[in-house]
Amino acid sequence: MKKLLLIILILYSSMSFAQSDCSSDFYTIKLKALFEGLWDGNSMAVDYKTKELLPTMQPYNKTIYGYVGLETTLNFNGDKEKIVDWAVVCLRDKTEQVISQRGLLMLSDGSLVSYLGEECVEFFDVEKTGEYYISIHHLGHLGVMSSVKVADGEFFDFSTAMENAKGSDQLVIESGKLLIPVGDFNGDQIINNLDFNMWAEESSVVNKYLFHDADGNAIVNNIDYNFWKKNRSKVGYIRASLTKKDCPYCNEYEYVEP
Ligand SMILES: [Ca+2]
Ligand SMILES: [Ca+2]
Repeated sequence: MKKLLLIILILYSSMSFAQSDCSSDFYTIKLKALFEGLWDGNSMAVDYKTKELLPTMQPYNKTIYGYVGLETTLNFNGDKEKIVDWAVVCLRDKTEQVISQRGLLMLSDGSLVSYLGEECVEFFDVEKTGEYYISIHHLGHLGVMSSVKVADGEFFDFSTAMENAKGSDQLVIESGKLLIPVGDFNGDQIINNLDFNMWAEESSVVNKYLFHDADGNAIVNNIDYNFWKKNRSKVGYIRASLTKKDCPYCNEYEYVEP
């Protein structure tokens, strides 16, 4: 009996989600994820913000994701010094199809918050009582999807256990933290020569916001190449769900098998 209780306790303590303190009329969740290129062991790089290079409006409308949301940092009500970059979060139904998206701001501690700075991220266009897979996308890093469906009011943290991300070995371990792998500079969910080519074309650039700046310090150099080299050949689990057919928001992007 004691053994059983111990097993239950261990399973519970490694669970990827817990109840948050969020309360809303809408489906609302709290999210945390750490991104390998940006993480220095204690926090994520805020160079784009401090160097005033971060786009005011979410930049994914011009990328492979074709996400057309109008989120801006203009009404951000929080500690602006902690802003790292923009990311896109998708809610997915039981067949893993995208049914809702939001542009979120990544903070240096791994929190993903709304453009207003709210930790409780609301989704107005889905059922509050539904449970959804959560995928997180940042150009430069592979996308990840939760291994379980997440209900309203829950807190999901990708950084606590490998099993939190669906698929095999979708995260990398560093100092006890699970990080989202970097090196997918073109966002097609495979780290290969196409990403290297992006780096090679602009491999000595400073003070620019670029998705192949793997460590997000606004300097493109060999350090960024080394991140790519380390993760070369990694493939993201959610690759198949980035097709035009599967993503109602990806109108601009025609997926082509590399
Ligand atoms: Ca790629
Ligand atoms: Ca860099």
